[in-house]
Amino acid sequence: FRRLGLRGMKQRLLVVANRLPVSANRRGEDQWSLEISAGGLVSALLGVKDVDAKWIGWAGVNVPDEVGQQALTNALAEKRCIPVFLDEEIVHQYYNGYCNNILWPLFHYLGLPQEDRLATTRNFESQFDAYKRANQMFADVVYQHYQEGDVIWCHDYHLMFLPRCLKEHDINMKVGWFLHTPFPSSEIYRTLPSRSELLRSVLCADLVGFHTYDYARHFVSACTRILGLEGTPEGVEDQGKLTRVAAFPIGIDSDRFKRALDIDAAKRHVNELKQRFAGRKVMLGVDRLDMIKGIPQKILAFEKFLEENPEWIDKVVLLQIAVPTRTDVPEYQKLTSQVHEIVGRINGRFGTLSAVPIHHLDRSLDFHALCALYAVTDVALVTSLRDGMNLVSYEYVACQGSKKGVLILSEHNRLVLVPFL
Ligand code: ADQ
Repeated sequence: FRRLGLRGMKQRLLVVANRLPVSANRRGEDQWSLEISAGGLVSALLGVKDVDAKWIGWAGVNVPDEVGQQALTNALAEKRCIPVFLDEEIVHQYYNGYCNNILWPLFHYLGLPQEDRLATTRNFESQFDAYKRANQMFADVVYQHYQEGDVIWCHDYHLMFLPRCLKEHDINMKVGWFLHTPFPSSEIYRTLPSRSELLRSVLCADLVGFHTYDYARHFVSACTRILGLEGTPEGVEDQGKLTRVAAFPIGIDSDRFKRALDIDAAKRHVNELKQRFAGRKVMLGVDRLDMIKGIPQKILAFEKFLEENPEWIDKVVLLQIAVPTRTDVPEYQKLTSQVHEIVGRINGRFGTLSAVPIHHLDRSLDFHALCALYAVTDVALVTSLRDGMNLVSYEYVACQGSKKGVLILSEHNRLVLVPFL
């Protein structure tokens, strides 16, 4: 807020992200149940305090009928959430297509889709068109709820076109845009066909934020090399208009994790886990089931460890909790099968009638169960191939207290500040 020139009173904030922090499940024509979603963006923003915030985003379901839309809008209002309704076609093209199949891999240095270049080129235009239409739909909902003086905080690669839609509507809106993934080197970014249009749109924001100085530097280089603009120590300048660019490494509300361990439910989980795995060292992996998280690589490394250190076979166990994500995208379906195949093979190879070396769960855990796992396990394995930041590493350290377990972190994660270490 200070960088946007605002301070003082409790600031009104409109958070705009592709997904709301809750997932909605329909229970009847006008009945919905809501469940908090697992993911880094939600965890990170739970720590935002002292603002009057509302969250605008997609609830992750197709709701074609008006009765359902109204009922969901009412249910979400209690959580200070406002839905954007996207139909199946737009979700397919914008979310599964442009966001998850093009931008996400590119930003994590996995390149543009290779398997069928011609089909990709043909789809590209229609997916980018859907991306812009979807961003406009988010903007339309923002206009309906915007009051003068609100700050609008746009999140992530799904909404790179949003700052432009907002500023075209009202140039005085205060707009920030934050990227949760890496911003790649300009040499990688420049392979994206819509590179210039997206950069120009992001530059419509007043303030552009990244996790690290490197990502900010890559972004400024992309603007200077691709758009020929002037980079300054403050950001990027275009015909006298400055867009501020800076690093704001995200963290977690560590007290929330520590406090959770005082709750009876968490204590019960801690005791159960201690009994269940008594006499064995426990290694833990907690990830969204995503190709960037290096889950197959982690499990294969664990196999190699058992192979090279057979004396550990019945003395160590790996608990891998992998919440399914983007389940409509074929690449993610392949990854799930691959992980299941490797886990099955290793358990078949090293398991006994009474114990297996790997417990793999395809699901999200509730908050207290997760904190208990962080607290009792001896090692956390965070093996991302690339990651914007990675909050699991922070959460593990926050819950360990005096236990002092070991955090094994691949060099491609970022861990910026750990004041409690
Ligand atoms: P994510 O890729 O979602 O976030 P990460 O930072 O690891 O990654 O956060 C995952 C969050 O989901 C953690 O808070 C974790 O507790 C929770 N979670 C994961 N699996 C879970 C499970 N099985 N059950 C319950 N909870 C689970 C994106 C970027 C990251 C960046 C964050 C924040 O990809 O690089 O750190 O945004 O900016």
